[in-house]
Amino acid sequence: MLLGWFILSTAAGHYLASTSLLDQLYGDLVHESYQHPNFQYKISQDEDNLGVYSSYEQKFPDVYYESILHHYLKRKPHAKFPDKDDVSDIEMDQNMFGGIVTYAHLPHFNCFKGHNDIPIDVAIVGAPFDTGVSFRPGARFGPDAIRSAAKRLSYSTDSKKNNYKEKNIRRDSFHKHSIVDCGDVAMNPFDNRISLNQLYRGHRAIVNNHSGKVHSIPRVITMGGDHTITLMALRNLHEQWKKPIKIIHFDSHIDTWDPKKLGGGITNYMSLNHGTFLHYAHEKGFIGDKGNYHVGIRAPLIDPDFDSKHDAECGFNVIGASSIDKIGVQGILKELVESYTANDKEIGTPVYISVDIDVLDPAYAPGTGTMEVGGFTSRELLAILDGLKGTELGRHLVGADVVEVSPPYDTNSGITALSATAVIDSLLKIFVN
Ligand SMILES: [Mn+2]
Repeated sequence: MLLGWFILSTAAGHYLASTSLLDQLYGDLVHESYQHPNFQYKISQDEDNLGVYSSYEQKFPDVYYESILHHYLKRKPHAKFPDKDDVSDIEMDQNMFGGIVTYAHLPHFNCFKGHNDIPIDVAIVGAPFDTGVSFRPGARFGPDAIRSAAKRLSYSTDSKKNNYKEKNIRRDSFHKHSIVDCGDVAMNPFDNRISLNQLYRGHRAIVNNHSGKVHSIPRVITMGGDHTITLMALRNLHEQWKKPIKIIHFDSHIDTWDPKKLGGGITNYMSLNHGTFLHYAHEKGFIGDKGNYHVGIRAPLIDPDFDSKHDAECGFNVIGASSIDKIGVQGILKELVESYTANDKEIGTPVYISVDIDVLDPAYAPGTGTMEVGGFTSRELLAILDGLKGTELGRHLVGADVVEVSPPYDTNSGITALSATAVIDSLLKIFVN
């Protein structure tokens, strides 16, 4: 027995010295013929049992550990590299931590040029803008962070990864639609009038110059940016659909503040910001006079009586954040779904969903401009969005956004940006349903 052990350890030592440890463990990474010869040693049944060696651990530690390695090598399969000219496993950019970043690895297409090279049913576009905020800036970096956090998602046919949220979704429905990432609209950081106009023209170019396989007018999902950017999406949609839009606005703040109360007063320029854009959306007739909804409201008002009255005048109903405790997700869904009336159906009222990520509790979305405690969990928000899929309201969705993701205030794990990816994923599923 001891003699056998001696022969084994000498042979193993000799073998291990003859080629590098790396090559032994992982195959020869340098030479073409990476398969090294099989071990020639004959090991008796007794000695093949690792338990026998354990008694040698103290006495002959070097021999012991070499033998352990010997056993590992003996059992491991050889690496099988593909043919030298085979690129089938690397040609698709499906890398989760590298590559050119688009939302969920969607194809990038320059949607702003005036041609219709490829069909576009849903266009995802970034609006890097944060000079309309009242408190903490940083949302100009939102599109970038959302795309990075979306690397785990994929909608491609050739994807090696499945969508994590809904593995059983009919992948056919995604294939029928052409979904692209248009990149970001270049937005000037020095003058909001210029940059918002750039965004308006960006949206306009997407929908005017392209059409999809399913939707003749591409549906745009905008990644903000602070909430001011929603006004340009609504302006464009109002022009496209030629009727007021019904907006479902997920937010902790009402955002219908009269500019006299928030920001305005000295110059007109100051009056348009992320807390007043819905006032202007109503004033300009982009949104309906009634039937709009805020969901998740909980932030204090500036002038409670005046603000509430003005909010109602702008056509809004309020589902407060605490409704989740009173009527739950299903109760909120019921109210939203039923708010799309028979009359809406008859005239085909277009619907817009705007998700300010601050609708979530700061526990789920700390990376945002204006946190308010007592918000929805990310699960509750996604359940509400997913519940709209297949309803009349969902079927008439013509545009959407997720805004106010401010990466400088996010956690190291980027949970706010991650929440935004899930929101976009749910919005996409409404569009392709
Ligand atoms: Mn907002």
